[in-house]
Amino acid sequence: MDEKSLKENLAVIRQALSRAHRVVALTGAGISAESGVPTFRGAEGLWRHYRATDLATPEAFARDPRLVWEFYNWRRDLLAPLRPNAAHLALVELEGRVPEFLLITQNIDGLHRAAGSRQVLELHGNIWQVRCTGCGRITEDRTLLPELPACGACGGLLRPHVVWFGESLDPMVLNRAFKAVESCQALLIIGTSGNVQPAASMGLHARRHGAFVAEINLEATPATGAYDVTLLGKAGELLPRVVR
Ligand code: BJW
Ligand code: ZN
Repeated sequence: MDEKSLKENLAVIRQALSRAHRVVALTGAGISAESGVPTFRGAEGLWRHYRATDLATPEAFARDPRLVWEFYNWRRDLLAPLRPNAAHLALVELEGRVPEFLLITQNIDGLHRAAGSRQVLELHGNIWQVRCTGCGRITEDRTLLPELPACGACGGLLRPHVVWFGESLDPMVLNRAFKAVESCQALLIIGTSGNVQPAASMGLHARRHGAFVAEINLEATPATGAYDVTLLGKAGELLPRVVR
């Protein structure tokens, strides 16, 4: 993207944001990439090396909980030292300026809250939380977990409190997300390939309800043509320029 058209597109987004009272940001793995978090799809993505069906489905966990925990414990180790980047921080700044702001993230890494974002909806859960498969208790746990962690209350097997393929998202979370998407005047979609439902439909949903929709991604996505503006490039470089 040449600097002239980038500048024009930035101006369009800034103007839409300055007019909007209700703004939503929807983020995916790409916003955390510059912090060192691996994405899922693409050349270096997690699903290049691991099969999602072996690791991120309830069937996989039922078949081999040890293998699934090995994958999540490896990712917890990898994520523990990572810090938010300029893109996360730009969204904190944006939240401070907009009367009604909601950040909807598909990410489970917790980096938005670590950056200081307050209104955060985690659609796919959080890797630092565990849920008991016996009693359903959810707890935050950042410690080094054993191969098969057990619930402190009932002794049941714990699982990561994340949403796997084929599982429903928390209906309260989903409801709040769609309400915000329907009523916002501007939606920023950052660093998501737009492959996974229901998040993938939020951009078009906002558009149909009259919102201005802008996308920031390294590359075009399936819905790119349907949005008002797409900025191609790194979120950590572009988002601070949007918000400045
Ligand atoms: C940069 C960058 C930089 C890189 N700057 N950009 C309707 C039709 C068809 C199927 C379905 C449907 N509804 C539901 C389904 C089934 C399924 C689904 O969507 N399947 C599709 C694959 C077809 N959905 C579900 O099962 C969901 N449940 C559900 O809907 O329940 C009801 C139901 C069930 C079954 C049938 C019908 C209804 C649950 C989905 C749960 C997703 N879980 C995961 C794992 C979470 C835990 C974990 O992390 O281990 O969530 S999968 C994985 O994908 C993770 C992510 O949150 C999610 C999205 O990925 P994301 O964020 O887009 O990452 P990438 O890697 O794909 O893309 C990164 C992007 O960043 C790229 O575009 C890069 O270019 C860009 N990028 N660096 C800017 N520096
Ligand atoms: Zn329990």
